[in-house]
Amino acid sequence: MKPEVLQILKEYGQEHILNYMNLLNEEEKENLEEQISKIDFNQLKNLYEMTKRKVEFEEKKIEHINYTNKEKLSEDRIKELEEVGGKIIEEGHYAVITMAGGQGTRLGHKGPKGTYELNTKYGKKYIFEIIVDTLKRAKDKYKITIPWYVMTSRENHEDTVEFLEKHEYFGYDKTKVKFFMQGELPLIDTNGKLILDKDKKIKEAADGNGGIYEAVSKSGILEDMKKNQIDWIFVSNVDNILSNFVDPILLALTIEENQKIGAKSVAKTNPKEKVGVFCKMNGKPKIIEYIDLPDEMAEQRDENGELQFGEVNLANYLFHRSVFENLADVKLPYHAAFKKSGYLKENGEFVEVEEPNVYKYESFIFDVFERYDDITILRVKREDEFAPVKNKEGNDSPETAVKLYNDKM
Ligand code: UD2
Repeated sequence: MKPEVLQILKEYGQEHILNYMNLLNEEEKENLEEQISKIDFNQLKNLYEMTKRKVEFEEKKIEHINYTNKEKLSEDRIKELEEVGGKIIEEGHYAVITMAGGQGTRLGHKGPKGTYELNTKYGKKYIFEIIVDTLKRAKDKYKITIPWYVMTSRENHEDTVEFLEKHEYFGYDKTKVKFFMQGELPLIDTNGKLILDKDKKIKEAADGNGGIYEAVSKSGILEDMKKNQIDWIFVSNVDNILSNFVDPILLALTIEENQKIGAKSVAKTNPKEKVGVFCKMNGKPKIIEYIDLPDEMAEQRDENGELQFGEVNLANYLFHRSVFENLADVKLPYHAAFKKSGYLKENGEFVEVEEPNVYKYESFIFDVFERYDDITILRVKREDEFAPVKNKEGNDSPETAVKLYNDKM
């Protein structure tokens, strides 16, 4: 092994990697050395140190965030907003990004989550197919083919492209569909050690949906948007099959309120729901993710008995292109998730695990909100726009999502 690589492994306490050398042929050794030389070990050390610290909030500075409740808008107001927003969409200044780089482990589905097949009242539909259905309805309404950008990760990129190619993009104009890959970070075990995957490489995973800012810029997607005069980009989860991501009302409201970021919320029903919640922290817009929200804060109620953290993040975001231009090099905080990951033992045996054994570091797309004085929030009805497919069964499962979809569509 090259001396400089050896030096790095020793310096960062990763010399256990050397015990695998006898399993690797020359090419595999070269690949591993190249991968090691690309890893930011200092960042990794800091991330591991962070894992031991608890996320603290200066509670006293947290307030409710303002939002517009769609249900309270008059017919005329809705019509007016739809006209303003619709014009921007018709004139081709609007695009959609689907964040599809996640692993979808909770669903227990082997391929990319968008390739999961649901039994709807219209027959079998893939999640990607449902997304294209929404794009096609927008094409009929606005007489334009909205550009669709799909964010993938190294792990699921090929499968995602292959799947959409095989299904001929479900009839959508493929020249308007572009894929871009987000970055990755190594997984670390509870002792701060790197692990190896079946392919005898250091095991890495997608760096969280906050990786979108670097990915949009590095992949050339930002240039593509600029060239095509795309001013507004709607970014949505892959796993919400009622996601209304061609939304002239949110667009018009965000412009009217002179904001660069818009987002949607729904009212929280169960304080323990595994979602992020909007608030104002130190006067700035903020989403506190469920993994960071202590139970006592989740249960907290204000003077009217309303949940203090009752505004659920629908993971529907509207960005002015300038947000991507200004944040192309943004350094976001990482959140540590404790996950299960199989790993290669030094004797060459690959073992699956039953319990979480590694830390996965993810940045969150919404951690940029506090860089803005305010954002526009449109609260919508849960049954109209929120049908997540997260878990194999129980809540947020294919069964609950299809029921919501069948009732609405
Ligand atoms: C997400 C939101 C949560 C709430 C909930 C609603 C985040 C961090 N949390 O929770 O606040 O809105 O959705 O259902 O977004 N993804 C990538 N690359 C990655 C990781 C995730 O593209 O590296 C995508 C993933 O494919 C999905 C979306 O981001 O489309 C959110 O997935 P998640 O599993 O990270 O977050 P989740 O569903 O726990």
